[in-house]
Amino acid sequence: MEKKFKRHLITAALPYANGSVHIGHLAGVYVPSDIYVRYLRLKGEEVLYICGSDEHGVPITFKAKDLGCSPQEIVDKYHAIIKDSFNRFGISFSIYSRTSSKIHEQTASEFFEKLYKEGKFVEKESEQFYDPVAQVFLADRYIMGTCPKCGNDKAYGDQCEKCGSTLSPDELIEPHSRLSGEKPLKKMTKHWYLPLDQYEGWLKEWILDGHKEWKINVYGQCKSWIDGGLKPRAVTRDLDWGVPVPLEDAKGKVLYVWFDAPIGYISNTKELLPNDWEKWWKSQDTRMIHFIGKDNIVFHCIVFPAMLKAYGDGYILPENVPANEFLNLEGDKISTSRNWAIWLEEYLADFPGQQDVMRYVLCANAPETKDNDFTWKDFQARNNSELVAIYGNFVNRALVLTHKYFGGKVPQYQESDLTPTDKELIASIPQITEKIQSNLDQFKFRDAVKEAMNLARLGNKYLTDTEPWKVFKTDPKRVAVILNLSLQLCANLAIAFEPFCPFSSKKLQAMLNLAPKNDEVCPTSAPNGKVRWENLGRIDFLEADSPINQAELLFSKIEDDVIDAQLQKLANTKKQNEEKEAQEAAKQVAPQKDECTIEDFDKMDIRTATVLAAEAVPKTAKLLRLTIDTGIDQRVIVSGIAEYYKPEDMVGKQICILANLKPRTIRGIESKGMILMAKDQSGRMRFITPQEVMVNGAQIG
Ligand code: B3M
Ligand code: ZN
Repeated sequence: MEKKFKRHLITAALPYANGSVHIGHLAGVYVPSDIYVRYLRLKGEEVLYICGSDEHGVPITFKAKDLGCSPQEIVDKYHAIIKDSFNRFGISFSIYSRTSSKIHEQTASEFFEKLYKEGKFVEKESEQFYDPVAQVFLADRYIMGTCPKCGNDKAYGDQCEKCGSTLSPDELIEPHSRLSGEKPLKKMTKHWYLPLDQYEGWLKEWILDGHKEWKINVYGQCKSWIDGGLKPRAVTRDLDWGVPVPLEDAKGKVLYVWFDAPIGYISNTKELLPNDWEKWWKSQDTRMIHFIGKDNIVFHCIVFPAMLKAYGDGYILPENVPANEFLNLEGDKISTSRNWAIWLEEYLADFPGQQDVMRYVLCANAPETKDNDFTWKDFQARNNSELVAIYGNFVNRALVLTHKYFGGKVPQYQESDLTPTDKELIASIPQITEKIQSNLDQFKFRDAVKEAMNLARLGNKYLTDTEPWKVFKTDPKRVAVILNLSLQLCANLAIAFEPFCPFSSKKLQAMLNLAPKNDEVCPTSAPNGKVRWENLGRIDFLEADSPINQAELLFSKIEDDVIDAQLQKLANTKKQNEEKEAQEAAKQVAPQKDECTIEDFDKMDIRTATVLAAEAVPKTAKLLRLTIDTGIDQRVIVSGIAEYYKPEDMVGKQICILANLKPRTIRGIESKGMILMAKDQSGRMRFITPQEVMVNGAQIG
């Protein structure tokens, strides 16, 4: 790491306080930033780790409206939940505050005012949608209507969630306000824009030429934004929830959430260090790093830096923005609205005391370069065959054997007692710890934790190769060497794993008497005693004859039934979602098709018929082979209804068919015609049957 920096200002994206946090948040932002901060603290670096709740923005106002309470009540509730979850997961922020605080309002207002006074904004009037009953301007999400592309009648002013199209409120069919249900009017309104186009040249130089070392996903996104041409961005909104725009002629306007939220990093620092905060934000020897998810890249690499640049006054810019991709869950996108997530509170309730397991798995599987998948089976496997079988097992063996043979004291040895196997171990340890360090320096946390596990693997192999339990009877001196070195390796593990798995590492530190006992989950300074990064790689920092404590298990095996219960929970969620979606889909009536003539209709020979026999088509899940009496003949129709009807349900039923459909061969069976079907209210296909029994072959028209 460059020497020019004296301190590190680490920020983690401020989560929106309109819901709880899930493992996707942890994996993308909070586990990696916490690992990095803990690593820096172990190195004795001066660090601040800043986070807090992002309490503004339109979704919070909707949540409040849906639940019939105030936005403040929503953010109060979720701020407390989120803060508690992070704390229990050992995310060791220096401060976790919130953007509804007084100091934030002051800081954000002052920031806006200075830019305004210095003419850094562009003022623009434009027509926007307005609710004549509620008497407010409507942000995009406040307008709903029918999607012109797919007919979904619950499309938003900016997007149709059904077909994924990006929309503008003008495109919606029958637009209406979500507040009053009224048809919105157009009305002129004034807003302030940050003219990003004026910063293009500077951004090009600063990022595209100056930060080629940024992760490719981050650099690539910046490049495509800059190359695509930057446009002025409105920094104000017509809304009543947020930081009021501090101008006379701006009644009913607030700062856009993405203008005030990053200023939250500054106001939270001010709150923590009212007299000292400028040292962190305005000294060229502070190194600022933003940890975020990929959807926040443009705001942290382009918009916020342009704001800081416009403000001037010595504000520093981020040195790096190691954004992560997304984590999926069991093959599907994590989704709050579909409840497809593992919520931190639920995990903490189902797996008490096992925070390190989740932290480890999320790090080992982090979406660093591409989206990644979390599966419960992988979680179980990594716990049982890595944390338990490698790390935990090695530590346990080393400590138990030391108690058994040496009364719980670190045994002594002479340099001359070392065999080639010992020397090999001694040489390997610093090789691995250097790899851990260089990966951490490059924000490659997956590779770093893998190397930490390799250190434990090395220990296990050493014990297996040297077999102290067999040697003790004949050569206790030899066993003294083996166990001394094994304990030194355990001490290395206690340091190496501290950033990743701080809870178990603390246990291990206490077992080895490396640091005074300290129950603080989220220390904001480095652990004291011998737990320092500079000791990593050494094999002599546990002194001979010093006592160690009884071995406690660091991890325990997770059984199949525990994992099955989690999988069952997800399966239930999936089933509920499918039912809900099918019901929604069935309620949606497809728009009328293009006009046709009576001649067009006449071409179709639609008749009543009766099913004589039905059987499943082998090796298919959906197809039935039906033998039909059409009144004209007996024939075979292959139909994709096996999902909805068993063969025995079909026999004897009267149905309607399209008789003159051109025959097709399906799975080697010639199918002559088609069964008429429609979706019922739960989304299941049903065949259409005449009200009364009719002769087969009666024409419908
Ligand atoms: N509130 C988090 C998100 O986009 C957003 C981050 C703000 S960081 C200043 O999920
Ligand atoms: Zn649509």
